[in-house]
Amino acid sequence: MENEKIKMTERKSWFPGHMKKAGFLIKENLKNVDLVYELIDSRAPVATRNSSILRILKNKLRLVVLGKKDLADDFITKSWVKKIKAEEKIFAVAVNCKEFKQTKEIIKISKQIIKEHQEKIGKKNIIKNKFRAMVVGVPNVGKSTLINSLARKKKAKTGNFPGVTLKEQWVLIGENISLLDMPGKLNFENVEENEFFLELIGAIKNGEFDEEEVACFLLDFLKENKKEVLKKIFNCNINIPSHFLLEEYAKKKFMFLKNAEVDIKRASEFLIKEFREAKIGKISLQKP
Ligand SMILES: Nc1nc2c(ncn2[C@@H]2O[C@H](COP(=O)(O)OP(=O)(O)OP(=O)(O)O)[C@@H](O)[C@H]2O)c(=O)[nH]1
Ligand SMILES: [Mg+2]
Repeated sequence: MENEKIKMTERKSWFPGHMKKAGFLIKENLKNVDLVYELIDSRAPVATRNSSILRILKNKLRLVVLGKKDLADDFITKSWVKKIKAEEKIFAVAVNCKEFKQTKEIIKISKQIIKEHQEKIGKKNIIKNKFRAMVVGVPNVGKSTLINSLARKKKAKTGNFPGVTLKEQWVLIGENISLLDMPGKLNFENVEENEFFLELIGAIKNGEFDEEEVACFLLDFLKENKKEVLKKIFNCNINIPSHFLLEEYAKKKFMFLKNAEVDIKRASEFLIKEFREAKIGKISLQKP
């Protein structure tokens, strides 16, 4: 199993060109925007935060957007928003990126951030309410979806796998607002410690990680933190090693190979999919 797994450190050297280019593009375009939306995943805000991007952004005006709110535990997401606001003294908001009713709040907050900044530096708002923002975040976090929701049109390509946006793209939101969609960028500095989280939420391409290992990680996590979810899935003793639980899961889903053995790979993929779609519940993987 170990041999088949492509370790993050190895990935780092061969990851698609767009991933390497993303950091350069962010740096290049920083001067063209008034503020940056740092989009992170509500289910794993630490794993999806990118310290290398943050270093590039330096003191640029920034709004932290916790996306995929609809898939995460509401109470934990609220605590994250509070913590980020209090500790970093910046604006933060949690949204379902697909819902304009929620994302429109981002526009309101952006105007407030820019206004407050201009007042602070004693500059008059020359063209009121006009601004440009760049959306950054790890692959598949929902950057293009957020932009489409604000544009109320499908202007940027989206897809439920990482690496959909390969090139930066400006999208106009009405007459006054321009948003820059960017390719996703993983943080290779802390990627190893967050590897399972990133694989679970879909920031790493399927096929580039060991599904069984990730499914067992999820089952271990649920055993520690969400026993009630496991009890709902299994009507057997859940206090057994996770690879045995996975076998039970495969049987329950009638997933067998031709030789009548349980199909662990298919069961793992299915369990990960059920988690990603919140079919087993709104589960946050990281707590403040
Ligand atoms: N449920 C839910 N799904 C979302 C949300 N935001 C994005 N998605 C889904 O997540 C997937 C990825 O969305 P994209 O907008 O393509 O992500 P991206 O960050 O642009 O990805 P890359 O271009 O690959 O870096 C799509 O299937 C979206 O429908 C959200 O807030 N809630
Ligand atoms: Mg995209």
